[in-house]
Amino acid sequence: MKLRFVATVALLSLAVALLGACGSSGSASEDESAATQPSNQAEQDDQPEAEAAQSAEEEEQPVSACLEAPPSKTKFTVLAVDKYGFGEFKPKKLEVPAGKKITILYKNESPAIHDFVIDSLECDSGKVDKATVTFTAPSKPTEFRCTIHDFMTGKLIPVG
Ligand SMILES: [Cu+2]
Repeated sequence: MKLRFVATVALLSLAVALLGACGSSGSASEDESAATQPSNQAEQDDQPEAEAAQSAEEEEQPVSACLEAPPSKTKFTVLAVDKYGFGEFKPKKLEVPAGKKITILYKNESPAIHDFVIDSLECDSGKVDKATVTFTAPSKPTEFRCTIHDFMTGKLIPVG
């Protein structure tokens, strides 16, 4: 009797051990779907190489940059200043781009009253301390002056 009881316990123990081993081995087949996705990489690799060729068609550069005329200046400032008690324009000569619309900011920085007038262009700042005048630059040298002081003159020099 006693021997049989021992054998039964041993069999039960073996059965529990086998069941335990079986229960811990259930996760071996869960990763199958990851390997079956189709691969599209090969279809996207044959793009044309046309982009590199487009940047070659840029604007032509002059053979020598020093031959190129600089961009025309169209905005100027002319001051009326005091020099030894007499008014004068500063600068007295302006190089202006012939035929182009230009703007001159006239400012009186002297204690006396002045104006900025170009008779041949009918341009007159008025007797103010600050004015902006706009006109088409002449194609021949043209005088500007102050109507109050005969000695206050300057010249527009056309260029281009
Ligand atoms: Cu003046």
